[in-house]
Amino acid sequence: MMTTLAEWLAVQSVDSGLASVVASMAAASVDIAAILRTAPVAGQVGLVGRVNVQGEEQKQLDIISNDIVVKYLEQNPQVSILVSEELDEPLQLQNQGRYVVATDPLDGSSNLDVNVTVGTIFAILDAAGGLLQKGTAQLAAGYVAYGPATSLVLSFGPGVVVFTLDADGRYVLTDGHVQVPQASAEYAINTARERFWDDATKGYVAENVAGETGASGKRHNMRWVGSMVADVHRILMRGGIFLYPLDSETVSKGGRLRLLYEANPMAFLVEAAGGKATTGRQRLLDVMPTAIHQRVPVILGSAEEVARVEAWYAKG
Ligand code: P6P
Repeated sequence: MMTTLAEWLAVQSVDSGLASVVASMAAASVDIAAILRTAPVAGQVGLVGRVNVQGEEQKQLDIISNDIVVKYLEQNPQVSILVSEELDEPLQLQNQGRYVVATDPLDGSSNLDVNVTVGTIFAILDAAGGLLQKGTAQLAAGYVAYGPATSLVLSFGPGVVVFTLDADGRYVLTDGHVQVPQASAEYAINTARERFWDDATKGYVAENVAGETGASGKRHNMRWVGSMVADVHRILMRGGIFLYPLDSETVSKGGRLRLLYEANPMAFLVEAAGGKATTGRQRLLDVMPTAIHQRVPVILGSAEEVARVEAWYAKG
């Protein structure tokens, strides 16, 4: 008999309110998954003719997904504030709620029109600490990958687990102990940006391209889905490294990916699974946020590979 999410949450040594917030995000993801499966049939595709605070064109499904998350969280008395990629300002929910949720309700939505895996990413923080807390302060983090299977990946800190949506619409435990392999020969980076890269990124990637003849001494492979949830899930499942480093084009914005609801939850999960996460120059979870939509460089995955990148940055 498979363990359901509700059964698993019930035996975790965490506050029941915190567990209820995870359950609310999971319930929202079940609705989002159902809509994604038939969106083209329902005509729920394409742009809505608006850009979000990130300056990115919003898709119908970005808005729909965000609305679903809001619907479930506003029904949960434990949630006081929602920070969302799709909302310019924080959304005040329950005055007495103990928790803040930061989310990218539909990450990678540029892939929707070509039917590639997208996801919902979320972090849960203690409201008493305010909105701008280091990643180390996260109480829980997770994502849902809407792929061939719908996978909910979750951690409260020690350990990472995976639930899979079954035919009855319930999340059942399918991996109770995710560990990122320490070593890997697979890297993920948008190589079309090479002309913008710093010397550390150029040096690291050149070593990989050199394969057995280079400093790494092994043949590497490259994967880039263009959907962070898909790339990070692959890395959690079989190892690898994901890089979206600061480059000459993104430096003015602080990076490409958002700290509170992309980088921090993913870094939390990768570290909880035995991997590492850095900006190149500091541990990602130690970055002190200064704004809710702040961007940051992201390098995370197998510890040995992340250490190689950090060594390149340490060269100056
Ligand atoms: P690029 C998706 O828009 C996203 O925020 C991440 O999910 C993904 O890793 C990255 O941007 C893709 O960036 O440069 O390939 O478009």
